[in-house]
Amino acid sequence: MTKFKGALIGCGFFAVNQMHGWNDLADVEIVAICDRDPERLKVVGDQFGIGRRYASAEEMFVEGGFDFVDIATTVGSHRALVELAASHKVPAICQKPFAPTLDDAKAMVAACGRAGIPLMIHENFRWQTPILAVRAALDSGAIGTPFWGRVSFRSGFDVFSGQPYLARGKRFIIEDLGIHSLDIARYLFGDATRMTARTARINPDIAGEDVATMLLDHENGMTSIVDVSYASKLQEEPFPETFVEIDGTTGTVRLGKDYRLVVHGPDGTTDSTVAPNLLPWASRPWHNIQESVALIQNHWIERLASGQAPDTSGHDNLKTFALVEAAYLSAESGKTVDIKDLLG
Ligand code: NAD
Ligand code: 89V
Repeated sequence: MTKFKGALIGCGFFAVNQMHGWNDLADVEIVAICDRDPERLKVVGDQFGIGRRYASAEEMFVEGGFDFVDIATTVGSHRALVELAASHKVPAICQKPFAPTLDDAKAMVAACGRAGIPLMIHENFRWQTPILAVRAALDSGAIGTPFWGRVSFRSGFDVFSGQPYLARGKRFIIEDLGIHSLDIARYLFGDATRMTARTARINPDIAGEDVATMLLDHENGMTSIVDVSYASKLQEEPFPETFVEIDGTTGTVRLGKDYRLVVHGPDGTTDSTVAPNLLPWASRPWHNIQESVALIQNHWIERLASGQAPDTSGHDNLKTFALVEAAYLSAESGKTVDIKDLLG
């Protein structure tokens, strides 16, 4: 079997999941890793038995020998690293958030287009088993035509211990987590045309907003609410579950706590559990996210082999990232923002 050879840049907190995911794919071999932090390079290199280790991404690309690169660094380095991959004509996966600004993201898409290489944003939440189940329920026609939806993530989980940088950024929940919820809204309800948002900072020890409520108008006439919070102290902590409510012309879909999915329509009601699989290397409560990493990586390899663009290509993800920008603009101005004004 011919294996796809990959390289990974950024060996931090989340990259370990990505390395496990690649390890599980029989037709993939990660041949080189890079991190400017020697300690992280050693930890990940030793854990996964990777011999080629680099402190400099430039040096790694010059030596080459891989078919794609997986960029798992934080947002500040995404543009430079994707442009570096494009300059070497190496297909690239880039972690969310796409870039610091929408202009950076557009430049990254353009650079990959000029180089003729695929770019996929690692937007994995739409690949979560429960979200795929909601989409399948919609596609089955069980609830008729959806006219209203809600994507909700409310938690009091301490994300700062694993990802301390999240407490320091001027932007927090929309850019880091809401970006996933907005992508789920696009995946389930279609592209959005207008955004109205309100934000709040409840935790005094962080720099950015930790609560956001967003109202979206969709191209197909649907209205949806995307609400996210890391300031919600619930009796039972649901992290990292996303809840979904959808009303259609003939029925309703509800995805609730513990991955319970209720689909009610003219043909009756189904009440099932759509829990993610607990992969051998995964741990609760992260297993839902971890499984979605494996699924999006499999998708990337399938599309790399077929030459088709991945579902969350850079081009596609500009539309999710525009919603992030729009939410901040709307919250700041108090006005509704037209998405086409941002995308041009
Ligand atoms: P982290 O800070 O733990 O790890 C980032 C690593 O990248 C660090 O080890 C750092 O030294 C290295 N690095 C940064 N710039 C570099 C460069 N130019 N060259 C080489 N190495 C460089 O961060 P993290 O929590 O692992 O997050 C990484 C990315 O993953 C972020 O964009 C974050 O939003 C994203 N993330 C995604 C998910 C998801 O479910 N999709 C979950 C968590 C984090
Ligand atoms: O998915 C993420 O991007 C993570 C977390 C779920 C902790 O917000 O940063």
